[in-house]
Amino acid sequence: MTSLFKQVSRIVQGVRILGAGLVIQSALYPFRKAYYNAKFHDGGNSSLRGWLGILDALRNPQVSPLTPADCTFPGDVRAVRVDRRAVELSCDNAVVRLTVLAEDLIRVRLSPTGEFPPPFSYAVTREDADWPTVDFAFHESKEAVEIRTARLTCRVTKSPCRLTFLDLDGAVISADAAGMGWRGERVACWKTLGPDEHLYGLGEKALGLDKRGMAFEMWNRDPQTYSPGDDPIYLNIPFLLGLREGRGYGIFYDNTFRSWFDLGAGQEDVVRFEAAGGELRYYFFYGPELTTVLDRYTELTGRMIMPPLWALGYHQNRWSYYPEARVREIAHEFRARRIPCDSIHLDIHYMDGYRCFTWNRRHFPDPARMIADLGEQGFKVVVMIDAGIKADPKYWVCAEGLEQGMFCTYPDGRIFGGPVWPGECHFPDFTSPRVRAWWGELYRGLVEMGVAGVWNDMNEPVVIGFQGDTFPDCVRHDWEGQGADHRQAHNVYGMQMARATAEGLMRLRPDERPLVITRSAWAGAQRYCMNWTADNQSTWPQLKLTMPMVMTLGLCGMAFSGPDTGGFSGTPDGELLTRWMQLGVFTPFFRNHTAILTGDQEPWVHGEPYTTINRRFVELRYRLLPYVYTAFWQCAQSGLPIMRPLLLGWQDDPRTHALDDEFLFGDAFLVAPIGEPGATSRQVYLPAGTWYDFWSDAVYVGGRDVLVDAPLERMPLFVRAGSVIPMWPVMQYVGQRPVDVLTLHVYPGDGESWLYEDDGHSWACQRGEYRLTRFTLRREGGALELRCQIEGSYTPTYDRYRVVVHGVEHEPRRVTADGQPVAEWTFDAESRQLRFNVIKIRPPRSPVETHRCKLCRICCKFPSRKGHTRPRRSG
Ligand code: MIG
Repeated sequence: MTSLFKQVSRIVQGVRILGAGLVIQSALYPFRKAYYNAKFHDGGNSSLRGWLGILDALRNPQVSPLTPADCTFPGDVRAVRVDRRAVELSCDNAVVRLTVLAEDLIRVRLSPTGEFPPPFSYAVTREDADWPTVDFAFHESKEAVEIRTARLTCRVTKSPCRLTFLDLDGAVISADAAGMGWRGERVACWKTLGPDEHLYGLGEKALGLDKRGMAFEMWNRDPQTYSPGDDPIYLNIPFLLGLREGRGYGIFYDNTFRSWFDLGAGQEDVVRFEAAGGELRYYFFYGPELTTVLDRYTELTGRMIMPPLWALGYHQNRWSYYPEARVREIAHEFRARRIPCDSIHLDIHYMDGYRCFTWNRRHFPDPARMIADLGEQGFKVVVMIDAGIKADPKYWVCAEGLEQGMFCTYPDGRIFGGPVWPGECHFPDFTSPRVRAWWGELYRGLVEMGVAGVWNDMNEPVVIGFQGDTFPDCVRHDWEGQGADHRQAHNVYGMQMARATAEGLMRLRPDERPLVITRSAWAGAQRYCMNWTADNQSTWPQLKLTMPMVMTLGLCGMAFSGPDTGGFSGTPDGELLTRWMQLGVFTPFFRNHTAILTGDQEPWVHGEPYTTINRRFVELRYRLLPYVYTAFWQCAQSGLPIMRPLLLGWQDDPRTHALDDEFLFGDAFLVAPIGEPGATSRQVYLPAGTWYDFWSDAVYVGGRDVLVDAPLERMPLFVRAGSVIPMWPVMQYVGQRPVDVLTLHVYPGDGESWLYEDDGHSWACQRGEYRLTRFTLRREGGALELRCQIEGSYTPTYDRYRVVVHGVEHEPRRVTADGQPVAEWTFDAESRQLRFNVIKIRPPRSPVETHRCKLCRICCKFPSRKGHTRPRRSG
């Protein structure tokens, strides 16, 4: 009954949003799709088969997973060939080729025909020849073949051919169960799972961090709002990370076809990855540190593009702000209420009848003017661009696309079409370099009007069927001139759209780093764009789901991500919105967004005390911007996520293995959001080490759970002892005025901290115009010493540090800065904070020179090395 009610209300809602015409078109679409799939099945072209296909579709046949009994396997190894980089094993039924790309990276390929064409991949950025050759030892015996690098061994038994990866002590990292097999076009691989093995990754998954025991599909799909557990959704990445008895490894299954990962769901101790077609080709990475795996994975698939700094500020959005007066009103509200904000996004209603690259002139008579005015108030405008182009020959984009053959076609060359927001649409074929170049150029008008960033939606790609649908399998794609059908191209469509957008923006504004937000993507997309986790719901479980989702994306290279803060479907109450805003400060992407027909969700809608609390938290994000920016830079260097599972810092601590209701944000913060209504405290697990409560400066010794206060105005937040956290003064938007002082919050302990700075928007950083500061904090006897080392030729606008030392028990005897006594300081015994200024930060004399100095030395008593607990009442 309730489900009937749900169905009916869904339809009513659908009609309200889509309009009756589109509802009918979309209800018919699945049949259209079935018709074409059947018509062009097996390369043939028969209308009769098309009609039968519709009947067939009504039965909706399900594919069952492959089992080893269904498959052909390579059989026994009969001959072995070794060259400088690779070992080729000729087996009874196939050839297996192992290529050593790095000491900790081996690629495995299976070919039933024995041929190995150069491995084309949209994910991989490097040709084999670009990897420096690595030495490996090769050993062959009667039973097995062994490849041994300086970091791992791959042992292949000959009868039958099966692979085991071992560390240098001979411990198993990962081993074939049935190994690699195939049936028709389908390929699969079975590996064993250790009793205490944990599994992570796979992209955007609406589930917890540790994915052991679950099964997943990899097929980018618009679920039209999702709940915890729904799978698959928009963005899938076939990268799996494992942790087996302390040994971290990764498997990148470089196959774009619809695929499945069974992580011990069918059989507790077996993992299976299977694809509907394509080559069985995977990359095996070994750590043992998972951070090493991530570093290598992002070396293979590319590192995150460094975003412009303003994109790290706060973004406000809804579906949709219009007309112009409403957009201006929102901007005005932010400034009047002094809630910092850098960007307002325009959702689909800014367009003329949902035609991409056009404006609804009734609602937005002079967009350039509006954007300029908003710019003066410090707002950047981000606009949505969808994948579907309205099939309307009078609309210039469509006309150009038709004339130049830019759209995806059926196998007989006719242009494929299907309904999206504007009604019947055609879809650019983003797997063609020619189409990408054209698409990039389409942004010219928007860029000239001053649009600062682009938001690509509906690029799974979505055709609005009864449920989120997509193209028929038979639709053709260029695939860089090689040709492919939609089964192969589907999963990279969104990524290639985002790429076309990013490359276009970079051509149009060569000096600016682009911001491209995409809903769908695939492995390697971090080189072009970032993503958001789309149509979530305004519920507490979804607030909590944000954590494993964003952490998991970060483990798969897509670290710049975040949810619709406050939730997309539905309307949060004041408490939920505030708790979510608090979490949002620590998600890499901080944007509030809500669906059409929901209540307003701007940070002030619930009045007090919510507005003030929301403001304080957004301000905290702005104060932390230099820190956040540094975390982004780290990610762009080594793939280390911004929002990190604790497991990346404490891999050997079993408590971290499935922990996903708290996380690390950069190197210093541990964040434990409140995910329950009415909660005023929560339990937090602190891993080994010493931790400061950010609010009270109470010191905790880690390796245990603590119960901490969390009244509405506080979210549990801890700082690792030994950290130096750089902060800026609060501004209403990035660049509102030059930063005149950088505050260094020092948390006594031993540690190293980084600060990365550049102009925040151009590529000058790639020419050395950046400044990298390494802070080293040491306690020695009765003193705390902070040293710094500065490199790079960028000169920030400030010329002094304000140092705030936390947790200082007694007034210091002496404070020196750069060797000279500091004359003035303030010490507050109650808050235990010591403050003083350090002026004259000498920049390096030349860009290549590194400047080293003893920034300050404070002689006084600090919490002892072991640390002690002195929780204070927070107040
Ligand atoms: O089918 O553009 O996920 O953020 O507001 C809905 C309207 C289409 C889906 C996006 C959402 C956006 C909405 N879009």
